[in-house]
Amino acid sequence: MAKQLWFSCVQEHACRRALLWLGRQSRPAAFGSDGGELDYYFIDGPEPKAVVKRYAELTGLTPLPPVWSLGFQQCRYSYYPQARVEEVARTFRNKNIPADVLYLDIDYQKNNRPFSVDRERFPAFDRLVENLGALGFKVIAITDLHVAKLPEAGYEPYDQGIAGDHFVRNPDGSVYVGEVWPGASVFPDFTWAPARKWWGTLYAKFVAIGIAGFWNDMNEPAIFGTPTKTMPLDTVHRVDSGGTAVHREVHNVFGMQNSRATYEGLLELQPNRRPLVLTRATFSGGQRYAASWTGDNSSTWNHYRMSVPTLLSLGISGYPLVGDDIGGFVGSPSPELLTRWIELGAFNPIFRDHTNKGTLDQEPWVHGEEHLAIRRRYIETRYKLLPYLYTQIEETSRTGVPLMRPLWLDYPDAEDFYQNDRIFLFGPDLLIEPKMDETLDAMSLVVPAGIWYDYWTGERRTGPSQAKIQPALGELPILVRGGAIVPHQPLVQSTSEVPRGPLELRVYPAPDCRSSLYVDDGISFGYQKGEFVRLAFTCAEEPASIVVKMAPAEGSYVPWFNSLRVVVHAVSVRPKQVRIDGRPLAFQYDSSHKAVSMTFSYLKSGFEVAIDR
Ligand code: MIG
Repeated sequence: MAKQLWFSCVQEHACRRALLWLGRQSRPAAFGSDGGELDYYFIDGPEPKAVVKRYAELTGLTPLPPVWSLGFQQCRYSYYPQARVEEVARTFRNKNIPADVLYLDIDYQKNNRPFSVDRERFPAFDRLVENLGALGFKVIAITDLHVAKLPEAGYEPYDQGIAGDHFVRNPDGSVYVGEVWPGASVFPDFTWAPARKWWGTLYAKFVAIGIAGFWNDMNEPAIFGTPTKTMPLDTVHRVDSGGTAVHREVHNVFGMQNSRATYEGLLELQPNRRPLVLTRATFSGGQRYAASWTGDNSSTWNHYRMSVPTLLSLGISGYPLVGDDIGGFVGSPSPELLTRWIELGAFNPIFRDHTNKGTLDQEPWVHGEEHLAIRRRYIETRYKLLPYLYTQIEETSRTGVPLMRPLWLDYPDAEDFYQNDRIFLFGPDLLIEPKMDETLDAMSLVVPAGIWYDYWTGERRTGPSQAKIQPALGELPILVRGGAIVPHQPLVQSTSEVPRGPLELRVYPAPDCRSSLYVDDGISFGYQKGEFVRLAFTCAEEPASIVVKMAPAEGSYVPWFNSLRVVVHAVSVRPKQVRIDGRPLAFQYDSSHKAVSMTFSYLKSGFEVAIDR
């Protein structure tokens, strides 16, 4: 990749403007900063993954998110009134579409005032949260940062903020007022710890009624009617290092500091709950506080296509917990586009359908049974893969290596893939090869070097090779790394449901066969005190048998499963026998898929299964 790298200052007096050339083909890019010097860090991997890891060491890691944030999320600008929100929740359940999260966008508020509730539209707001909870839904509520300028009206965010002197000021010392959704608004001074701490306390009431996550939008900050669409650059902020800085200097970190205030406030309110914050604006390091999304995209094939390179770029830039508005925000998708987008979104870190005010309904069921069946199947696949996903996001939280990543992050020698921003790895073991256009024309399925398996059929393939395929609307090609052992769970309708049945381990024999599984309670910080379980699996192809092993479990947490189902692929003839720890074990052989399977009790001491040819 970056075989040549030049760096030079083109501004004579200081290194405030730099000319940087990266790569062989790219043109030079000049960038600089208005608000002071820029610091440049060069990380000489040399492998890309080492760069990503060291960048994470430098700027911070994404904390382990609550498991429910990995479920399907449904949003719209905006669901109201209250009865409509409950109707959407019930429809998911009645149609057996797994989902975990419903969002409340700005219209749940009284006149768009953050931390208020429109009691006409939401007469029993507390009960709504409770009812959704009973249906297995978490609520994420939007809380924008612009506080309505509403003196003497009993509006606490304004009154308290004025009393505590928490708002951004004009150069003349008066409080800066900008026009946003609530009308005249004032802005907490998020670069200043006392203002952040105060902001965090505003969440107390919502947290108390069980709202699980919060959405920080408009925090660039977006302001109507100013030439820059943000705050005047000379507004005055207090900063943690002491003294003040003008907006010009702090603009880029302002949104991150808003999400930090929210995250830290939630931690303060519920010290043993993992907060979930979704932010629109952020900065390098913001991954420590919030997930993010790619903003207002459109319901077009072009924006669907762009989602992969955009999310991959975020991931390798240290920002792993991301998604885009599935189906597109502006406009309404065709049935085919929404179907493909849901298929793809099932393999994004955040899987969230969202759309703008005034668009057509965009929930998975809106285009009839045929489309719904496909969409449901992908959402179900996502839920069955949760043990895998959660294991990988736990690794992300320790290493910074993103869940959704370009192939070359794991295979730095795969030179052909440095230009490929269509196919991507979802964790170390799944290679996703989406169809990117509306046609049903052929596309090439790329099998990278080595042994890979078709995720859907279990068929073994050897690369490098390319095959022309013509995926039908309901088909998203996925390859599994040979040597993977991919854990699956029985289907649930939300993560609040305990799966019933065995943990399934799908074994894809090849050299270097290993994987792990991480489980904890999914919501608390108990894992930091050892309340987790980590299992390590291996497989080996020996002359007379295939041997699958689990080492003794690490950690004290008791997982949800009592039994294990092991499915071994690429077993070309019916095995003579299967043994567990030396004793015979009943098995099934599926000759059409060349798969052998068996079910047995889970013991934390581990197991050794031998499939004798
Ligand atoms: O001016 O809260 O990007 O996701 O639905 C629009 C309303 C403000 C922009 C966000 C979008 C959200 C919308 N917000």
